[in-house]
Amino acid sequence: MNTSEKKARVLLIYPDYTDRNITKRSGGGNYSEGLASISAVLKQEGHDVDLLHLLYIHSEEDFKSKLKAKGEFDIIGFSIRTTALPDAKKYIKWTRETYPDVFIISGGYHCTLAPDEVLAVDGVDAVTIGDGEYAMLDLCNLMCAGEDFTNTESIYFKLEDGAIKKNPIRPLFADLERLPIPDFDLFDYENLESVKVGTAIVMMSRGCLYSCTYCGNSQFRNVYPNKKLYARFRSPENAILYLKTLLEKYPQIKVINFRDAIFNMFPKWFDEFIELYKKEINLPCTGNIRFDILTEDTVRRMKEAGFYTIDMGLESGDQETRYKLLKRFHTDEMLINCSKWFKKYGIEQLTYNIIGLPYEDIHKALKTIKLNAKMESDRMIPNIFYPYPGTELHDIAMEAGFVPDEISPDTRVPLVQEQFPEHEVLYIAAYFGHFVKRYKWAYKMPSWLGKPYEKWLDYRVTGKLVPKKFLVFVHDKYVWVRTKIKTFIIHKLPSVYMKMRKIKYRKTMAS
Ligand code: B12
Ligand code: SF4
Repeated sequence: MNTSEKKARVLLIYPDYTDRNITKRSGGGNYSEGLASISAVLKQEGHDVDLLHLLYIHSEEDFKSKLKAKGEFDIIGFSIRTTALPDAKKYIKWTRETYPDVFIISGGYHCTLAPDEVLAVDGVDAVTIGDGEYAMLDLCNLMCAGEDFTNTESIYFKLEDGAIKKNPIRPLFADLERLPIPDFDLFDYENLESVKVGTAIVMMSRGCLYSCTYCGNSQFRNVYPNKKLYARFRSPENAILYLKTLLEKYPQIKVINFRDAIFNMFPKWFDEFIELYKKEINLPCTGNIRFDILTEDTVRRMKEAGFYTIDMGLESGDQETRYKLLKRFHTDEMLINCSKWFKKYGIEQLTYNIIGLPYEDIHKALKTIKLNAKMESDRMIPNIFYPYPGTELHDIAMEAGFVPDEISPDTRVPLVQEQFPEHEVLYIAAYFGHFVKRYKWAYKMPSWLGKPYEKWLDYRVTGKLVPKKFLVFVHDKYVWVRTKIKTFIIHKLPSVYMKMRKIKYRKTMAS
């Protein structure tokens, strides 16, 4: 509890961009549940919290002038995911130059995975490991009371003499509703990318039950002394309260996007929640779903509750890669069967796919394209594999010698593998959707026509004479133009974007 009269003044800094070519932007950006939650907890105890939301790569001058315009603070906290670290290092340096005495703390995914690396950054005084709400609260309270704060749980400190003090990580609590409803207003909420088009990104849970080898979750849970509690949800009633609070504040929200790691991770919770959601909220929604714990009846009820689309991690179409390398125990047959239920009940499927996995080659990547076609995926996101430090697959790639000494933020294909060179990975990623569509046609044709067409497509994907580098170049130009148009529509004509979305999903989205 904050027993002193004094309030801490906290500034959170959020480098929130992946496109490094953008150099100016006035609106947009993503909601972060973590930062909104830290802010809610601190404000509940009377501390002041502000946000510097960095929407594009900042020059020194631009950064420093924005920082100064925010005013003076006791604590400045950076939220750092792995690929944001190189830029965050520069922002930390410029912050230290601007405010030599401010206390600088970092938190977020990369700090949890590699705390020593972040603590070694010049200018950083401390890092938080794992969930940050109550670590930050204790830090603020002790600082305000003028007491020693270097014993705060879940924080590693760089002491004045340069020594490192590593405190134990505080245990997780199961009842997530102990957390206040996040402070949505920390953000320029109405101008967030998703909110501009009537969509709210929300989270009802923390953590994940699974241990896929490429994902940080397998490692995030290990930092806690009671890691069995790592995957947990707000109660269904509290989750509804969260949504109602949000909708009351922002009635322009017309679509809910549940960004929980796996929304149906606890089938009983999920069943209870979607019943309540149907009664109390009843807005079109989407979420990330695991297929191996689904039943047809749940899919039917999801449709009734408002799910017009779902996401699922397909990752690789090569079953052996899925089982042995990724630890995702889904058979091709199971994936194809479940996708039939989504087709039957009119819910669109978006799949996440990884290209450029360790030991992958273009023929294995082709299997991913083909499995999407067999599942009749409606939309596909092909992500290029990134070896996140602290994950099992990072270590596998490292041992195999595929990870270069330094991965520059501009690197498009991080692994260097002879059997799957950069231009092939980029080619597959660029033309993924194009080929899935054509294989879908091939599988629908009578076999006398479908088989030779499939062979022709196989050649177009894997053929040695296909000018892949040139085709990647053409695609890059196309994406540049498409992104410009999309960004223009979202920012300047959001109602047109929403109308286009309605037309696109007219069959699956309830009004
Ligand atoms: C929702 C989500 C998104 C959303 C929202 C992003 C966001 N910034 O929250 C969207 C769809 C936009 C998104 C995009 C991306 N994401 Co994402 N996403 C997630 C997901 C599923 C949940 C994140 C979440 O909200 N967790 C719950 C909140 C409460 O936790 P939190 O944000 O970590 O915050 C807590 C602590 O970390 C800490 N903390 C955080 N910041 C700070 C700062 C301070 C000062 C302190 C003290 C503490 C602190 O305290 C918070 C409260 O307890 C995770 C996977 C997962 N964990 O299940 C991936 C994940 C975070 N995403 C990931 C990635 C790679 C991305 C993208 C780069 C993908 C891409 N190539 O475009 C982009 C980056 C966009 C961005 N600007 O961050 C990776 C990050 C890996 C890493 N090592 O950094 C993850 C872990 C998935 C994975 N592959 O392992 N993502
Ligand atoms: S199921 Fe998804 S969130 Fe959970 S460990 Fe696997 S990839 Fe990560």
